[in-house]
Amino acid sequence: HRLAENGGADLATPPPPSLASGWDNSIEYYIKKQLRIWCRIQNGFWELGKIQSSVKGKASVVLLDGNVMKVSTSDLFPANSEILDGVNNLVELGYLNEPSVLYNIQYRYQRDVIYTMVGPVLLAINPFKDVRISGSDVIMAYKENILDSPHVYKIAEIAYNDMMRDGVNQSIIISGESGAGKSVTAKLAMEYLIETGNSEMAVKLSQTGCILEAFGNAKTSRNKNSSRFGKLIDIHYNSEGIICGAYIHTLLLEKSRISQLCRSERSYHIFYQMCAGAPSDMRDNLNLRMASEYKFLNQSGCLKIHDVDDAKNFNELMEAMDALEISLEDQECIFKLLAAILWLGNISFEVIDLENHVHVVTDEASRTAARLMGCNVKDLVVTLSTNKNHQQAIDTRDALMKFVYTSVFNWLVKTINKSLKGDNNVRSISILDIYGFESFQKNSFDQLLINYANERLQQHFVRHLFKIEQEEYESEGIEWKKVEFVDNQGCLDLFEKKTGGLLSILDEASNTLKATDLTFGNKVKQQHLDSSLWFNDEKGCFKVDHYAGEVNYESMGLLEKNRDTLHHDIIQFLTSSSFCNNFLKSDFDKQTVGTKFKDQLFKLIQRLQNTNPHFIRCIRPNSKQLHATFDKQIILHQLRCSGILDIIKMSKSRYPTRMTHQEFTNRFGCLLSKKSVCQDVLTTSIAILKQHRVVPEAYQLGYTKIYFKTEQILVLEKLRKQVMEGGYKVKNFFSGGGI
Ligand code: AOV
Repeated sequence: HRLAENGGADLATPPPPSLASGWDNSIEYYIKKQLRIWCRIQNGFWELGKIQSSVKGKASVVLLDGNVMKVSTSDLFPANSEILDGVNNLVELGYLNEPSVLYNIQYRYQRDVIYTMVGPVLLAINPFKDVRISGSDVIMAYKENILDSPHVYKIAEIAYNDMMRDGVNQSIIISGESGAGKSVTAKLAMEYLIETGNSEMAVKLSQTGCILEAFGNAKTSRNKNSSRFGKLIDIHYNSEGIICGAYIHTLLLEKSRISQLCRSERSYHIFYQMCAGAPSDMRDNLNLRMASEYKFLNQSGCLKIHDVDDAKNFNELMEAMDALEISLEDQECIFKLLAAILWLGNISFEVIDLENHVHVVTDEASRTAARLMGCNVKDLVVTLSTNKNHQQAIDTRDALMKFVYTSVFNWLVKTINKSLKGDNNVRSISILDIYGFESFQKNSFDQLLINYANERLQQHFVRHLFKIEQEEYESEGIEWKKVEFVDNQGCLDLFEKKTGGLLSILDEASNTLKATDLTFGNKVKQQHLDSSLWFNDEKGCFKVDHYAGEVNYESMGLLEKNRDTLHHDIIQFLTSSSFCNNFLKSDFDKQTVGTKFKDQLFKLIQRLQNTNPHFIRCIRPNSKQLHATFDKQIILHQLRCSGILDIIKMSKSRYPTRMTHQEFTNRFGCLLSKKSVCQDVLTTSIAILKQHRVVPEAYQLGYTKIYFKTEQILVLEKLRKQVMEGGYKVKNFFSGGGI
């Protein structure tokens, strides 16, 4: 009724107006009834108002602030009535135009309601403040159905219940730009699952976050706690639904952050935590100083993060390491290697001959680094500076630092996984949280791979929600309004094609000695003259048109980062070093970083394809990490390019419940009066529907399946339950008794 009053549509009436126009009553009607409308104002945004009069395509509109504007009627959109302000699921809105969608999200956000459903997808807007809707009490409230509003907990609950009921593995896939709140959201989902499937193992699992964050997160210009690696956490359950183990898959850790830092960014938290929080015996052992004394850390002019206590976090990290049974010897080894990295960064070089060859200065830095790595200072000097000029020596040193750090990181993940291994694993829920889409002023290899991963994920999201849905409707021959959507296969081809794809051109160049960043750039240009790539020749930049916007990448340094080969000297040095063997063992893989990344990503997506997915889309409300700041431009951009607006359109005409005619008649055949004798399952299905007068708008009959709109099937279920319990007698076909 409310919807009808607003000139809108409810589920039983024809599809809703499209996002573009959407009027289903004349302008005169709006003037007469004084209904709210949206008026596009100069900056491209909309304001609420009412139409006073309209002549020849021009309208006079009174805005909420009393101002009167003269605008073209094409700048007016219908608005929903006040009764619909702040609905839980956007598809409940009668009008689904952009201003209405944005208004509803803002309406909630201003009241600290950060979650909204969009059909089956949860939208989470980062509040950048504590909105007090998490913790044990809230979890309990969701479990006991006292609370039912959109929330991450609700999604986790649905995933858990689906797993228990259907015996199918589930996934919670969290996406969004950098700083949108993915990691916090993933943490909340995990919190709910840990409380629900509580066990000793679950407690252990809860300690992993702090370790992974310390070693894999850093402050970037977009997010003070940015994940610099991707992760998929599989939580394993036994048949009783209790957590019995877990496995953490990681995706490429950003390496450039070990050695080079951009202004006002930091390296991995662990370095600052250790410098601030290490107890005195550890400080003596490692010859540890404050962070400001290490060149590698102080180069960016940022050592502290506002409101973050590095020392306190270090204590928590030590406790978490104990909880995960990482032995004291191993812990000592890890910290030695971390301190070695810091001291390696302080090493200096002096020119020793006319050919500009350099030599490592034997001072506190080189001596301490060598001692901590368990090697002779002479070996270190030889490795870093034999026959090298200054730049080559620095590159070798940086490569060593990166190798040591990534080895420690990989060792930690492996050890944590060992500690989380359990048996009796029958089902799982996986939580995916990878680095979000990034576009900085300078974008290099890491951004290229991060954004590529986001493209893959976007495709998984879009395909699942649209393509699979549409294809099924089409193959079943049922009517529904086709929704156009943007498939990013083109962009993925640009990356992945075996011949001419960015990654393969990059690999080819990386394996050719003579190739340089510029020849790589030219090759890309040759291959993609008329594609979305565009070149700025002097700098060797190229542009990729991503689903989330255009990004300019620099070719400089791409080949080296893709090769990521360790110089023979370093390999020899590492294999001879005495005690770190455990950590620094590596198969010194010949694969390029790009190819390895692609393979890992494929496996990850494949894992997800074998699960029943639940999607959460995080939105960054402004670019300054501020609370209470709703930047419409930025939000709308994310809504548009993530496909959220298309989902709204699709959900309106969606049939979420579906079963084969066989399943339907098996289940609901009991609702059929004995007198109606049917030959085949389709006829039986129709007979059941007719007998109970299910309105035609609520279902569609496909060739093999029957489709229901939300809620409809519940009515039949209720009836079936009554029949089963003997409380309901199925009436004769012609004697009425419709639903
Ligand atoms: P991200 O995972 O999407 O970025 P985070 O989850 O790290 O983003 O969130 C960024 C920051 O936003 C956090 O450090 C919090 O300060 C704040 N925040 C996010 N969600 C909430 C919430 N629900 N409540 C309160 N504050 C929140 V990246 O990892 O950069 O792609 O790689």
